Amino acid sequence: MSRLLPSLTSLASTSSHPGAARVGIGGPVGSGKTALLEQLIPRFIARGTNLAVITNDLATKEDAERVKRSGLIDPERVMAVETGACPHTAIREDPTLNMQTADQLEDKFAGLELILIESGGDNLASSFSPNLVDYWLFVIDVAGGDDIPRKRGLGVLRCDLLVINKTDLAPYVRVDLERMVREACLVRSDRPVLLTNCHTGRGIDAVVNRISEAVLFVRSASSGRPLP
Ligand SMILES: Nc1nc2c(ncn2[C@@H]2O[C@H](COP(=O)(O)OP(=O)(O)OP(=O)(O)O)[C@@H](O)[C@H]2O)c(=O)[nH]1
Ligand SMILES: [Mg+2]
Repeated sequence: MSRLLPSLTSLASTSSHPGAARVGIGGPVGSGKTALLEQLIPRFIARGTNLAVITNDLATKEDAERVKRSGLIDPERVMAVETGACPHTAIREDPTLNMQTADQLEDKFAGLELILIESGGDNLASSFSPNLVDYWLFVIDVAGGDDIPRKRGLGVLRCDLLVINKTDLAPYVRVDLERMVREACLVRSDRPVLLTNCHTGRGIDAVVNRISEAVLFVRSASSGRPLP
């Protein structure tokens, strides 16, 4: 199932920094952030987007190595940030490491248009600093329970786009997906919510469209670059 719910509100504004648009992907441990990356990468590349990726992990480069090995993107375009004990610090309180890594990628790859930044797996309260990203997604999954939106975590409330992943699992974990979506829209005051299945790719094109509308089109228009 893939539904865009509902309106085209909250399109991101132009960014405070020049260069590539920076898009965060946050969410609880194991919700499917890297799986979403693996679905987004080939679609953006197919659209001709000049792309790079940053992953955040606690004490390893596990996710970066996984994306590099995937063969989906030039491994040189994937960089890891090791966050230590606090994944949220590296994306919110002190995002210096991530900002420096993004700057390095921009120096290395001329004309870079988009940097996808996966946060380390965290809790429902995690969010991205506006100094780091222009737009951010928060990924939850149905196996976490259909009460997750009702718990009104900061990530669910504040993100630019809420992604509810693993829709294929709903029947197996007794989740009423319709209700979960309804409640997500309610707590987000009707800001965007999309459903995905990162195993089959269902719903991913809508995520790509949303990111393109929110940041790539805006930046192209303001920089005079051709529209992606
Ligand atoms: N059934 C199902 N499984 C999924 C889906 N997306 C991801 N998974 C599985 O969920 C598990 C976690 O996926 P990851 O992409 O590693 O999750 P993550 O959010 O990046 O995890 P951390 O970075 O460790 O927080 C893996 O076993 C994936 O295969 C989906 O849409 N459906
Ligand atoms: Mg991951």
